[in-house]
Amino acid sequence: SPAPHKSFPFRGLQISSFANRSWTRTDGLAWLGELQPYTWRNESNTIGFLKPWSRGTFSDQQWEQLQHTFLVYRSSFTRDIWEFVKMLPGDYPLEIQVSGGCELLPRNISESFLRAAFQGKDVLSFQGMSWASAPDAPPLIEEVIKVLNQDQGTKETVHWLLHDICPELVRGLLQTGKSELEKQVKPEAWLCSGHSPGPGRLLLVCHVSGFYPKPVRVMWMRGEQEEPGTRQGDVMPNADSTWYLPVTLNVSAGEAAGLSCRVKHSSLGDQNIILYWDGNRVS
Ligand code: ELG
Repeated sequence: SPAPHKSFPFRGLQISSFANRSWTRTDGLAWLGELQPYTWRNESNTIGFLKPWSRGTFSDQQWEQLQHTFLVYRSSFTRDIWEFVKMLPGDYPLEIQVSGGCELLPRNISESFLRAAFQGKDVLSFQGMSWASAPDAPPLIEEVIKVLNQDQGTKETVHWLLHDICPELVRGLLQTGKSELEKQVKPEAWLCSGHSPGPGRLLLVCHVSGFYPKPVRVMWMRGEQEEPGTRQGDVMPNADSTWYLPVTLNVSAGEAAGLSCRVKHSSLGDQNIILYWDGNRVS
């Protein structure tokens, strides 16, 4: 059977803060799956490469062209917003978040998106060849859209970035970053009892740590049956770029014997980790 399709969505994020009529900053960053190849601080005129493979397969000349495009965009965007503010009700501070990116799908297809949020709420997106307002956007956004849609040159540039540049960049990054993207690190797991939830009750904790990539499945089991009360905690980062996840089960002390914790992770293949709760343990 064919290998399961691993997906590495590429997402560029822009965070623009307008504190008042003169103070503003725009920061950018980009992710490929759970790795961050790019950063772009407001103080810098160049996109920062955070990985040895961030250049992908683009030439220096292609990167210079992209760099220039984004530099022009950043200053034009800031100027645009100062103009739009005059049309919109409300006052500073303003927060605008733009996110865009693409994902390669099987059969050489790619999917792209670009959308923006104003004060934390979606307001617009780029659809096909033009700008469109989000479903519940305030009516005045329509005025902004009208202005944006009059600029044919910008619409062509956005379309080029989303549908030509983005998938080509990702195709290159998947090659140059292959070993880091496909890295697999096995989890360790151990059992503990947590703070007792009440008289006669135990909180069993299955700690799973050190795994990469992030997707993991951990469940408390009785025989082959999953325990319905299993509660996944939050996946937290370790300092060595692996992940940690605690999974708990609240049971009466008498029912703890015979329970086990099962861990499934891509690094383990079919070898699940299974740890049995020792009903005779003291704590
Ligand atoms: N155009 C200069 O997004 C997210 C990546 C977008 C890249 C766009 C790059 C094109 C660009 O920089 C600006 O346009 C002039 O020069 C061009 C050649 O360099 C062309 O000749 C063009 O025809 C000409 O007009 C242009 O000023 C553009 O408006 C910059 C910003 C466009 C933009 N706006 C935006 C606004 C995006 C998200 C959200 C919002 C508003 C949110 C609502 C706030 C109230």
